Amino acid sequence: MSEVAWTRAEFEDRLRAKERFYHIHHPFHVLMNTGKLDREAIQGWVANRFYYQVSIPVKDAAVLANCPDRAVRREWIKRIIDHDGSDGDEGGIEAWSQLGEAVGLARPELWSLARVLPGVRFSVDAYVNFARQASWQEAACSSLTELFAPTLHQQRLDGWPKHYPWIEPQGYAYFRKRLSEARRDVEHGLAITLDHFRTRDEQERALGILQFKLDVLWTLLDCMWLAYVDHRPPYYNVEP
Ligand code: AHQ
Repeated sequence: MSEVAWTRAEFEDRLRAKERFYHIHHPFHVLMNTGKLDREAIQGWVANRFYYQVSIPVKDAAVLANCPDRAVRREWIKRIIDHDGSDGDEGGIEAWSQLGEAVGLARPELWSLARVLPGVRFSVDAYVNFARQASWQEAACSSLTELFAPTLHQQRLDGWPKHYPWIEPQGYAYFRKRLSEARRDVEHGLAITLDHFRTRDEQERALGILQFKLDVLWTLLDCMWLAYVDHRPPYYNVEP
């Protein structure tokens, strides 16, 4: 006999309680946000997160492809436009390219994906493939790690200029952009999640999906720690 479902408010509280697993607490981000990363590590993070950023619109297109609800698609499609851009607004991927230039990564180097670590590629691809195979509601639930993202973007905007004065300030546009976009996206994703996962088993499933995505983000930084803090080049694409 499955247990009694949580109330809507209690379910939301349990989703938010997953903040303790958010990658803001990863040792790599702690070093980053206390000014202890060197230039190579910052460049490596920008180059590896670029693969995550260019994969987000592909992931969101998979959500759209699985979603028969026009009203949901009208809202969800904004995420693709936010990243890919549209006439008059070059979008988040372009803004991330400018972050790359601001930390000293030329566009061809960034767009070549040559620095993307094996484990980063596997983790990002796991997220995209999850969105392809899961229901659109489950994929929406997996995006709720962004419940915790505004704090992280604000931390970068507050801390990087003083910790990393060598980074050109125009690179920070991406973080500013996500502050408002993340809040709008999370409002929509949370409503879908609270409406869809109703029984206790379904609610527990939602927590498991959110944990999977938290693990994706955590694993990206595990890979970067090995490469850029421990300097243990994995295989071929990090110079010893
Ligand atoms: O820049 C980020 C972004 O565009 C997204 C989309 C969203 C999703 O659909 O899963 N998640 C996400 C995130 C972005 N930035 C990350 C960061 O640390 O800068 C945080 C990440 C997230 O919290 O899921």
